[in-house]
Formats: sequence, structure tokens, C-alpha cells
Amino acid sequence: MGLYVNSEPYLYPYNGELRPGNTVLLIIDMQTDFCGIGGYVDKMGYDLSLTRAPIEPIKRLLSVMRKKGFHIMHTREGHRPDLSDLPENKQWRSRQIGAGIGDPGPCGKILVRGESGWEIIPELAPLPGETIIDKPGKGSFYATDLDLLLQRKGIQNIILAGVTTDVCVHTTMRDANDRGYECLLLSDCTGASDYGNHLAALKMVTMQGGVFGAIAPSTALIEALQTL
Ligand code: C5J
Repeated sequence: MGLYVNSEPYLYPYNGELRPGNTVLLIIDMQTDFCGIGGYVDKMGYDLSLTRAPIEPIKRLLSVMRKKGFHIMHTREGHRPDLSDLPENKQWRSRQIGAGIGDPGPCGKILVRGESGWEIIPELAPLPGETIIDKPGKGSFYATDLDLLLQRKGIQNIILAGVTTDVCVHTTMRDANDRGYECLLLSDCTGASDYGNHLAALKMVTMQGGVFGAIAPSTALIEALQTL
């Protein structure tokens, strides 16, 4: 008998093989630049409460999954201090909306590695031993060793949390799905800078029988994990 989460549009994972050894909680870009005052999202003028909403649910889930011995990984979006890995068009677009990547802001240079805005927020700080993936793009696989690490650990299932649902979380989920990972996106542990986009991103996953995987609230996952 397998272990399943009460998720949509099917019970996750498809094969019932949900175990600490083959499953990772991947927490995407919970950095000050995305959910803190003075960071990138704040500078763009978006509503910070939307990207801060997942903080408490992620905290609760982290505590459960750490206790049960699941793999935990964190990502950070950011560029080298010399900006040599920053595409010109990405920088140009960010300047159009008043939050130029690499430009100085209240939390240091925006989306630059080593600056205070780039750090993971203290509430969700990684513990020693938890993997951190530094990525220059939206997807967590692009120009990183994430796939290599997942393969080496024997990971089959990726549980996705973090921000933003419609950008970095979705890009990562789509890529992971193409690579054969079985993905679950947690509806309350993710957030977007626009609530309509968050809802649309959730709905997209549920099409075609679960085109990129499945979605569920973290309470459903926690309930399933109680039996472990
Ligand atoms: C964005 C992200 N939205 N972490 N990054 O630029 O979703």
C-alpha cells in the first residue's frame, strides 16, 4: 500500500511512492528581494503581502518535513557582483519598472549575490546541511547542478514551495516535469506578485490530467505525512 496526498487532479504521487529518501521539499527564492521591504518586488511596487503569505505555511511544513527526515533544498535567484551572468535584456526590462537588477537599492544591489536583499529571509533560513542552489535564471535547473544533486540523492518526487508561483516556481516545475520528476505544487506555500496570476498558475497544473503534476494545500501533505 502506497502513501498519497489528497491533491488535484489526482492523488500524489501517481505511484504512491512518497518517502523521505526519494522526496525533496524545494523552497524557491524566499529572499528579501522577493518578500521583504526594500527588495526587488517592493521596488517594483507590488503588494508584498502576496509574496509574504507563504512564509508561515512554509515554516510549519518545514518543521514537519525536517522532523520526518525529508531532503530540503533552497534556491536563490541572483547574479554575480560583476553582473557577467546578467542578460542585457533582463537588466533593461527591470529598469523599465524602476527596479534595475544590479542597481543600488535599500537592501543593496538588487538581485546580486552577497547583498542583503539576496539573502533568504531569516524566518526560513536554511539549516546546516540543507542544499542551497544559486541560480541566475527563473528555472532552478538552468545553469545549476540541481539535476545532478537530485540524481545522486535518488530523488523522484519534488514538492514545490516559494515565490513566485507564476514565474520561478512554474518554470522550475515545468522543467522538472519534463525531466521525469513527479511534482506537487503547494497552493498555500507559494505566492505571486499578482493574486490572479497565482490562481491561474495553480489551475494550469491541473489541466490534461495534471499536465505538470498536482496541486494541494500543505495541510493535505502534512496529514499524509502523519502516517510515516
Ligand atoms: C521573479 C521569481 N519573479 N523568483 N523571480 O522574477 O519568481
